[in-house]
Amino acid sequence: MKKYLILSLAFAFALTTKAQIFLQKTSDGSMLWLNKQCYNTCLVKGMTDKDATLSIAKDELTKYYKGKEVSIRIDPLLNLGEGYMLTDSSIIASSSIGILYGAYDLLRLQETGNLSHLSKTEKPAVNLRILNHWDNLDGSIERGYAGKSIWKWDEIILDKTGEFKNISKDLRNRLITYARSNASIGINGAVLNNVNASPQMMTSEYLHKVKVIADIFRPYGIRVYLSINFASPMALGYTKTADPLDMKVQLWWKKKAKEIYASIPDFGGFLVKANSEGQPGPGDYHRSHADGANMLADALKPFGGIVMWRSFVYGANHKGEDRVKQAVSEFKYQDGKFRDNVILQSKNGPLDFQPREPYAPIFDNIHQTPQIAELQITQEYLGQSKHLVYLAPMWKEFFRFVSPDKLKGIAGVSNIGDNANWCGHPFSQANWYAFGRLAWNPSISSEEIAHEWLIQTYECKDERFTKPVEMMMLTSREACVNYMMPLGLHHIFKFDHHYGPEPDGFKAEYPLEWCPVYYHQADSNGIGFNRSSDGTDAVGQYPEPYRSLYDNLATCPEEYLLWFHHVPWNYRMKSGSTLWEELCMRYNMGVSMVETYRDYWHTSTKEYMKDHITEWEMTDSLLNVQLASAKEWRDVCLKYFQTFSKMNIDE
Ligand code: BDP
Repeated sequence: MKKYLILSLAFAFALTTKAQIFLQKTSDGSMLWLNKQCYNTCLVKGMTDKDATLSIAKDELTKYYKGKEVSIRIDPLLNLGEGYMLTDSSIIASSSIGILYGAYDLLRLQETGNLSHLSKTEKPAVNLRILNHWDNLDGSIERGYAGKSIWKWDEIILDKTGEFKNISKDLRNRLITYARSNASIGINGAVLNNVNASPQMMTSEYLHKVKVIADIFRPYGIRVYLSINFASPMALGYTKTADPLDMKVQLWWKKKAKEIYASIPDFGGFLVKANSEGQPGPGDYHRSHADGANMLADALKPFGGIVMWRSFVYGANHKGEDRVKQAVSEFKYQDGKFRDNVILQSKNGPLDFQPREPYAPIFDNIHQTPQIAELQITQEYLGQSKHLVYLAPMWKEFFRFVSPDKLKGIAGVSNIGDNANWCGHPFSQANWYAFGRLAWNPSISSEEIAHEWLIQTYECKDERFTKPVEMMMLTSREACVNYMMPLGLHHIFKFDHHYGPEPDGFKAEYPLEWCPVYYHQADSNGIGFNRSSDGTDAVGQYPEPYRSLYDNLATCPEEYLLWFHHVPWNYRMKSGSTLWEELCMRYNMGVSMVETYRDYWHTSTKEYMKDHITEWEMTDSLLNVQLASAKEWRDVCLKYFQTFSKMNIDE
């Protein structure tokens, strides 16, 4: 009996090891774009001290660089900040993080075949390149579509005194991969929790756990930041109010800052959503945003921390005003009143991460307060993790209007969750990658970034694969705009979950600014929101030449037409078609673009992805989902709008 047991166990063991070997060979996407093949041929010279960041750089180069030798040198006098100078056999920087960034660049250039005659100097365009996680403490993620939060708070164990005891190996490894991936694209900060923040985040228990994460991230140059609930001291029972001018409240935040910095000396600071969508804020006590931000800024200042105060505020002091105007109306007159460690953080568009919006004019209206642009990587309004939509072209569009020189930082609402491949859709990883690359250097082209990501991730340089797939990626955002909301339409999403279409959406119990009918304004005369000078005058917040350009129906770029104007159904478009015909044409075009992607992927890409078959299959099946959804968007929207236009739907 015993003999059989041993035999069957041995058999089972043999089976599992075999299965493991097989599993290791087939990628599940968990290693992202990081190098997958180890060479161990490179000698790294010039390491003089035992700096943790330099050790990582050495390790990465030793394992993954094919060159024989790389010398590294730190020269603070060169004033390179986080930057570096690079050749194919040397990295010179002013800091150890500069060396690490240089090492990752070298590896990227090796993979993309760009090493010859290499001699360049790199410096990031902005200092703050931060991921914003909208993760809740219970593990759920607001607008997260790739599983649960990667911060497994339960797997960070503290002892009775609150000191760190243990972290699960799995979690540590995953956090290291996260940190490596971020460092490899130059991301240097992470806000760990949702902007709709739980007061619990400020308890000592969580702060001790945050320290554990911060310690893991530090050698990779990633600083930890936290979103705070403005009413934390009151909600946790320490004060009777959260009034920023109350001494006890101020004192509480000062002590809290001291506590945080005692264990996390390089803590980055706070991100704050106040008096917005039900969150508490200084307005609850008739105080201004500046009063609230400054109170926190004063608490963080002695330790070098910053406050990132969000301008995503509507429906409070400016009820009834066109929602896209409210941020400027609210913040313009507070400009100059903020402490110097307060930064205003604003979404790229004036509404809310739509597939296409004109840029947010707040970037032109604030002159004395430093600003951060907030981009959304998680595709809340762009098909979530079901649609292949590559976002770099959208972000590049924004940088055409808002120069990175004007910005202190670029933040990206993360699309990361605990799915094996991190982001849900295999191609959504490309958006994380693109965010980092663009935050480092907004002038890199979308093409270059797509190319880099694709060949590093799928380890295939064959142009018969890369060219068409890059083309898919590059056109995919425009396809999405076309099948969802062409010609400047916006916010006609299904209520709350923001995935499908709901052009007839109206709920009396909700603010009008949440209802699709408010945004498209379709009626028997035409469609679109009149924001021109004879409408809500949102154009008035733009400087020239944009103000006049957008104000005039004849010169308004057609991609923003229905954003700024209410246009008759039979209006002649540049193509010669009527507005209605053009609308039908755009919706149809969006659908046929997805159809082309799906067919091409299915018939012509599998052979190049033999080691990535899981990712291939997932993409293959998701493209079918995307196509069905694109058709639904087209059919639902056109049928609904037809009830006003009374015209035939062109096929
Ligand atoms: C909207 C999201 C909501 C966020 C909000 C924000 O639908 O879940 O809380 O933005 O940015 O896009 O605060």
